[in-house]
Amino acid sequence: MPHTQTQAHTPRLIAVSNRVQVETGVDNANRGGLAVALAAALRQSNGIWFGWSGKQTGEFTGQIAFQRADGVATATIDLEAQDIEEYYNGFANRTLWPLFHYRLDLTEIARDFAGGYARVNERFADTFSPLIAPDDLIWVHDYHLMPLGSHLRKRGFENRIGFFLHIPWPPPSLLMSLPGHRELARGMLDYDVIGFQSEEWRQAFIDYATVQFEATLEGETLRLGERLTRLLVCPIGLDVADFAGAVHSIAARQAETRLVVSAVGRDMIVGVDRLDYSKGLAERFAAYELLLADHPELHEKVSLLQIAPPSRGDVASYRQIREELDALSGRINGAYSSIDWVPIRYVNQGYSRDELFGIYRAARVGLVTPLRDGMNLVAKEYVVAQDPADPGVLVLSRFAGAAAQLPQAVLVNPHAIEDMAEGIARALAMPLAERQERHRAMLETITRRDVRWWSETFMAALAEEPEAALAHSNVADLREAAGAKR
Ligand code: ADQ
Repeated sequence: MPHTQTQAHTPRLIAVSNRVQVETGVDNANRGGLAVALAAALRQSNGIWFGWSGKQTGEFTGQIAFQRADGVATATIDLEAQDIEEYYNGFANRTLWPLFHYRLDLTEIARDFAGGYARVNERFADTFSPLIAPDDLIWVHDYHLMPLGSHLRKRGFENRIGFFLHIPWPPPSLLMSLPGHRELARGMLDYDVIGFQSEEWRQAFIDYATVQFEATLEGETLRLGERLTRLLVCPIGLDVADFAGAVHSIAARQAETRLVVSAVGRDMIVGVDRLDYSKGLAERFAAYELLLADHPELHEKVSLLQIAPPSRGDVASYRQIREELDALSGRINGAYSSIDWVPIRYVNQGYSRDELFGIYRAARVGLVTPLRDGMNLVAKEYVVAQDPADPGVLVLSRFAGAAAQLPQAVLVNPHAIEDMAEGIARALAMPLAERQERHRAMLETITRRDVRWWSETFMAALAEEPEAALAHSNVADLREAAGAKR
């Protein structure tokens, strides 16, 4: 039955994402940035988080399991094997993820994947519809669920429905290599608000929608016939207070001390990533190898710690990148190690947030060099973990969404190995005053644009009536939110 919205009280938030992973302590290490940020956002509202449990069932039943974990109410469903294979491993991870990270070479196009994606989005809509009250605000997350808004509209829901894209939106010419691209993008215009991590991704969406659908842009709102969709630049932030609180934890201190002791006076360089080809790990290792080749004076004086827990092991391209990195780190260590120095310590396991804090803090340089990344929260975490009196230096890819907000990092082109090696050398040699100045500026931005700012900004846009949004002239403010450097 169609629902209309009333403004009588603060509306409830229903967040929907592929996986629902509330903090459990143990699981913490392998959760992505979305989980970290969304749990914090939901705790502040009295919302529900709906999504896949991560479990497989023999046959899909649509049975919802309700729970409350760490102050967040969750509602989850199990999926059957074919759903997981075609929707999650297939269309989400083998088609959309590589394509949206500019890896057309790794993009697999298969009819079964597209069919599974459509089916699971319908299943999400069917099972979660009965939970929706007339004035609920619905906030859908990420590339797994792009058509969900359309499916809800087809079922008659008139609630305000928003969507946040955690990854890049690709340029039109790339998107057009996907069969069904028009339908996918057209469905996005059934949302009232779409949030992007950076102006670049938003502009790519505008470029596509204005040409393909002849939608018109009014301020920051796209109009297509009667439908209005506000396009927001709303970069995701950290739970800064919570993360910085790790400074007092025993685990953080122990991890920091262990690293400092094991580094025996050497400068530590650290990388922390999910093991994913978008993170540019092979290029990073090659840049470090070049650094060692060009700077013999650094031998035995520096050490790279790369932490990369495997992810998406069911997908062949992830197994390949893993093999490639094993070989590369082995080759570099074979060529440069001495009896008491190993140039790269390459670790395939996750760490708790507190331990990560200690590891970041012990490192003179933080290497965050994805080939393409929607945002990259590790970059922000590294900055927050530093000692302001003696901070380390962030070396950051120009192609991470975070670069738009953090121009004070040492920005590098991850495709140019020389540029990256040079960036690391600059970071290692940077004088204290310059390190302090850059750190202060980045910390200020990260603190001002934290996860609360992110969720409040998105929620405020979602709660606003479309016609009111049309009158907005805060594009400049949002540009400023995205870094003010374009
Ligand atoms: P991710 O691709 O997962 O997220 P990122 O934003 O860097 O990338 O978040 C990774 C999170 O996992 C960080 O909080 C980090 O601390 C944690 N993590 C990584 N390696 C870890 C390890 N070894 N042990 C423990 N924790 C580890 C997606 C998009 C990003 C976007 C986020 C949020 O790809 O572009 O920033 O969503 O929107």
